[in-house]
Amino acid sequence: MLKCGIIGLPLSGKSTIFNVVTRAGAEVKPYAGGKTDPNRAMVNVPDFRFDRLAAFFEPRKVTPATVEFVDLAGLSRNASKGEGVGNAFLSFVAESDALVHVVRFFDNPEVPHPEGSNDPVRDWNIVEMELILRDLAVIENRLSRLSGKKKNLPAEQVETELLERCQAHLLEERPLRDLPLTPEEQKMVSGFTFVTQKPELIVANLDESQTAEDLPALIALKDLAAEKGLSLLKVFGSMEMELAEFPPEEQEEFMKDLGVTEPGRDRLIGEAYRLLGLISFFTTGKDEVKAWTLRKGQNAVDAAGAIHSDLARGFIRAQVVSYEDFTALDNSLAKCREKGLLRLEGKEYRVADGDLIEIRFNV
Ligand SMILES: Nc1nc2c(ncn2[C@@H]2O[C@H](COP(=O)(O)OP(=O)(O)OP(=O)(O)O)[C@@H](O)[C@H]2O)c(=O)[nH]1
Ligand SMILES: [Mg+2]
Repeated sequence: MLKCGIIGLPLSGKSTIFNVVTRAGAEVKPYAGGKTDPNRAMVNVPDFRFDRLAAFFEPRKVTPATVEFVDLAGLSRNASKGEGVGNAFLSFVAESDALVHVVRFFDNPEVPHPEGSNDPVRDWNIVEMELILRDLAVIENRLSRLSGKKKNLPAEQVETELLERCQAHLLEERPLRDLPLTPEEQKMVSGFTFVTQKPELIVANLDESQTAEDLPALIALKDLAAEKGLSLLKVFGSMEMELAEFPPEEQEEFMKDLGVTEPGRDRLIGEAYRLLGLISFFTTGKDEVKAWTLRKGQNAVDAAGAIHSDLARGFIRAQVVSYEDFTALDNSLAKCREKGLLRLEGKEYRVADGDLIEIRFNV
């Protein structure tokens, strides 16, 4: 199961955002506690295509795609030196497949900012620097072990050069996700679970008084995100957490007032799913409509294997139609077939997001 770790400075609203996403009721507390055990929850990935397929087939069972969110303890300045919850926290970050980085915008006199004032760009940089320092420490550790050996094997020499390249990059205060690596190089470093390699989504945690698009602090953080090639999402943390308790009509009213069309919850989960490089394909029928998760680039045999190993083993063909074609032709497979839009694909077919798939197999 793929995991999104929620990171950020202490008291930035991580648990609040976690609750918005999961509606799980995690403890939201106005102080930086010493708790390091993260809250975890599986959430359904909102997908209008899935909802429409379920409404059309009216199956006995519906199974949406899911992704796991992990609410981590606050990452303090100097965490990489073991301060705050330090290393324990960083090991949870290393376990995550993607990071949701919560940056505090809200003002709340009852919740003192750990740095003494509100400054989103500074806050983002503090956390980023801790992640960079963590990866540097991992590299230094490994390099000193390699250089301590009497003689390095050829593979170890290659590794040393590669790690030195990573090190130089990090020393320029740049995350490793910006360093182009060949697939072989990537394989070589994957065991280090570098935290600056993880895809990251920035969440601006705003107050309901901060709806203006031209908020200077927001513009500054947006510029930073653009420069770093990261997506930024605005979420009204506290407010959306409370909102989740209201009936849907009232939620819509509120959202209109905030100038958003889709709840922060749906946008955030959807973004996280994309960030993880995930796509969904669907199996449909009267028994069950189910969304299955694949990584972008996986093929028809991977799709078969996701359903059952027997299907991958005995794979003959995949019958495929895109969600768009299917719905454009009145949800009729017969019409799709007539128009040649119902395809029979072989093993190497790259599954597209939103494909409706039926595996033909023989075991
Ligand atoms: N006014 C306002 N207060 C917020 C907002 N988000 C969080 N808070 C408050 O800030 C405090 C801390 O929120 P949490 O969500 O627990 O923050 P956290 O980042 O998980 O904190 P730690 O886990 O202790 O690092 C709580 O009292 C929240 O009610 C917000 O958008 N607006
Ligand atoms: Mg928390």
